[in-house]
Amino acid sequence: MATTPDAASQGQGAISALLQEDRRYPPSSEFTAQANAGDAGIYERAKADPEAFWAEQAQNLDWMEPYKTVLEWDVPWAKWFVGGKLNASVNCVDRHTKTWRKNKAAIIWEGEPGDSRVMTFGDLYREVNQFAAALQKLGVKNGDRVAIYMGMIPELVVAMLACARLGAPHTVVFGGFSPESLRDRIQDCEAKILITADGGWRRGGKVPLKDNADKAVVECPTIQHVVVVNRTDDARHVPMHAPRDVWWHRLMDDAKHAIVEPEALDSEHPLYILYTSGTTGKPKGMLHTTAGYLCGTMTTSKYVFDLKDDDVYFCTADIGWVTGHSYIVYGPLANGATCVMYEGSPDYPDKDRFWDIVEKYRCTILYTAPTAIRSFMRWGNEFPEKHDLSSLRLLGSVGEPINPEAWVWYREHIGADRTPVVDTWWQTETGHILITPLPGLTTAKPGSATIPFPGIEADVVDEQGNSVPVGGGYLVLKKPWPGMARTIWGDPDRYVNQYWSRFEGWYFTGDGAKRDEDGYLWLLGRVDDVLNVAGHRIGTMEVESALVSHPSVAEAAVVGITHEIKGQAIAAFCTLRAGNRPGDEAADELKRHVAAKIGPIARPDKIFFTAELPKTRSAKIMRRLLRDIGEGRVIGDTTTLADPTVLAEIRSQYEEKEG
Ligand code: 7RM
Repeated sequence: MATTPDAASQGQGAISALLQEDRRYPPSSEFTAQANAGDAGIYERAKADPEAFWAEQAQNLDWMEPYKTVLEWDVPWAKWFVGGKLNASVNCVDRHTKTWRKNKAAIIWEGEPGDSRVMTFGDLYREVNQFAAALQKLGVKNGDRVAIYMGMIPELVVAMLACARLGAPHTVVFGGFSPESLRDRIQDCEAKILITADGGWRRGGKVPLKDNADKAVVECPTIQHVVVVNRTDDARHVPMHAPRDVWWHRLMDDAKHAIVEPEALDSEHPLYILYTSGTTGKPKGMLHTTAGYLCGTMTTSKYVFDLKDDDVYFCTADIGWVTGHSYIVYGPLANGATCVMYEGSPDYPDKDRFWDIVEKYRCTILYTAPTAIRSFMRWGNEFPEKHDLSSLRLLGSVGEPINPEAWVWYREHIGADRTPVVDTWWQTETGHILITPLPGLTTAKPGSATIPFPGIEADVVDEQGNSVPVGGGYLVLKKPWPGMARTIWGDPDRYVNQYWSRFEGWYFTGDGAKRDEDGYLWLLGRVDDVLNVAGHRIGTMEVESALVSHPSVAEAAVVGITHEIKGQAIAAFCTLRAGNRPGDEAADELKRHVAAKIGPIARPDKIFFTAELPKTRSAKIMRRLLRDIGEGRVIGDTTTLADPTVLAEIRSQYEEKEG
């Protein structure tokens, strides 16, 4: 098997380290669903002929021209449903307005301050058309990139679908990212338009989205216009720079009753670019295309969540991340489902907020992250107990490995020991869920994402690529799937190196996994330098670059340390330039600096100052040693750490052990 030097250096050590972690699994549970997705033959059928299975699913899409070939596979380049033409906004909106669903709620939106709004598919149709007309007026054409930097408001969904209607790939940048992060992404994809809001509500405060956008756009010569939604009524305080800046509501007024013919787009036409952290300092623009992605998200939404027309489905993700793209927008809307969308924080105005929402709208499905579940556990059972959650019939988890304790608590305290729990493994790169139980069909084990979705071939392999029947190894995917990212925007070589070079012909996920005697998969976390903080991917290198950009820092190393709620937290080790004093003040300053550079989600939890960083003879930072120190396994005291002789001693002890 071909190995890149970079990938090889990650080594089998990473797997054994993960396996050593103390995880006691309670006995497997025999829970199955009350409601059944009702297709008992689905696994066998898909296994017998995966392409035929996906082709069967693609019949659920509305095509403008039928495709000719299901799959063209020239490793690692995939083309699905070749020759077909379609439009994602037609599949998510138009087609439902031609049925009884026209007046069905598409989005039930809850603002953080308590305002709310229901948008039917008919409403969505009108607004998507209006905004598509507005974008056309601003000069947006098929193929132009449009950046979107907003909070969780319905206009975000309208903007995405309007872009899709025109064939203009969108790139949604999480509203919690900094001006610099926004700037980097706009520059990378050379977006022509930026859509933002005056601000967004978060924990009762206003996130200054427009101010951040203004700072970013100064260095983005490709941006011709900035469209601004008035969300926080800050209109008078937000400076609008004519003719660059335009109000959303003015554009919409000018486009009243507009109907925009949807572009008939090739199956492989780019739908969106979404940036995600990797092992270098530069985020990767994962490119998703139209037909395969829609087929994958539509099919998985339908089977994993057992979506029915009377469901009220609540996904708590932010659309700034892939979960929101696939499981708030494209997958559920393609199915004509009703989605609840919440703007704010789960603890605002109090720790009841999610349960208030579930109760208010009688939500039937809840899809959230382990980090949130662990917070709920910590806050106490009295919060969910105050509410009537009996409408819930299915619970989902995503973003990181869920510890069995949290899984069991979720099912007992939120699901009243009655609902199935689906632990869904997937990535920004995979586009849709790939490993998951199917309610009614798969017996769950708390803490295991169970088995691959029909049509998906996953395996656990050792360093050489040999399948590990029972035990730990690297998670790989051996066959293409429709929603897979097609490339990294502007950097196909990196796409090949990152994902397709470690094991020839197979996709390398970057995750470790263990397979048990029943063939069930237990995800162990990342084996590369990608952190997962509260379900959010952050590259260690991104944080390191942010740290060394501070004038006081000479060198920095960042590792993930176990965190009770967030899964992982960030620990940073810094050596300071001469003349700078380590201490709490310096640590606070550096934390602030990283938050400003990348965004508050990247703020390190702990900063250690060391006279030097522990390195191997080949100058590689000994991250495992740093992780031990960060977690207090070797030494947890910053004052002693600042002493180089102590660190040297740790190092020699460590090297002795490692031989
Ligand atoms: C959907 C999403 C991807 C990384 C992935 C894993 C981890 C996600 C699970 C999980 C264990 C899960 N996309 N991950 N879901 N680990 N069980 N159910 O999170 O691109 O942002 O992150 O997240 O490490 O590689 S992502």
